[in-house]
Amino acid sequence: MLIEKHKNTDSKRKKIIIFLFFLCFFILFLPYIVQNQIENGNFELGNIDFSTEYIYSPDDIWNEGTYAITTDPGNVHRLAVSFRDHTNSKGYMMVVNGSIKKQTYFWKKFVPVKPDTIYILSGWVAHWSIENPAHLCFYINNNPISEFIVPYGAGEWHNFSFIWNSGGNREALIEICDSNILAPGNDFVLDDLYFSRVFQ
Ligand SMILES: [Ca+2]
Ligand SMILES: [Ca+2]
Repeated sequence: MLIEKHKNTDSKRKKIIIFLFFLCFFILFLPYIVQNQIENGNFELGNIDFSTEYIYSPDDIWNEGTYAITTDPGNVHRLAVSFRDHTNSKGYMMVVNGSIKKQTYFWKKFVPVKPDTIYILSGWVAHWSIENPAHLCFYINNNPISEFIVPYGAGEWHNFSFIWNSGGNREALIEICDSNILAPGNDFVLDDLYFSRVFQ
């Protein structure tokens, strides 16, 4: 009886220690992990909080180099595969018809950064047509940081994620382009962009 009581007390103590450990961890580090510095990275506010070199065409993206912010690619292109956004399956996303001009940035934004800090850039992308996969190129302050060839499969969301060291920079110009310049296919959607420092 006494041994059992002792065991119960030990078990409770362990649970309290584990709870306190996780509580401290979240209080100390959560702001560094979850604070997204890209406002409207999920496009729920519409066509704001970013720049672009593409043409905004809210009702129809038949032409290459155009984009819309909408809830379904089928809303803006009559041949598009129909599917919902990545955020919550009922929100907005950036629907893009890849440009035929080289080095044209479809999404770009200045973000303040702390020097000598590691940042993560991530997001979700999918095709809305079935040929010629988009080849995304990521630049920060005019330097290429990574590439991502979107796998085949219309309507299937894929995650990209890269690390970047800010070095001596106090500002990051994040730019994303599609180096595939073919007109047929080469059509994609973007959602849930995320940029934050990694806790160190
Ligand atoms: Ca969204
Ligand atoms: Ca196209």
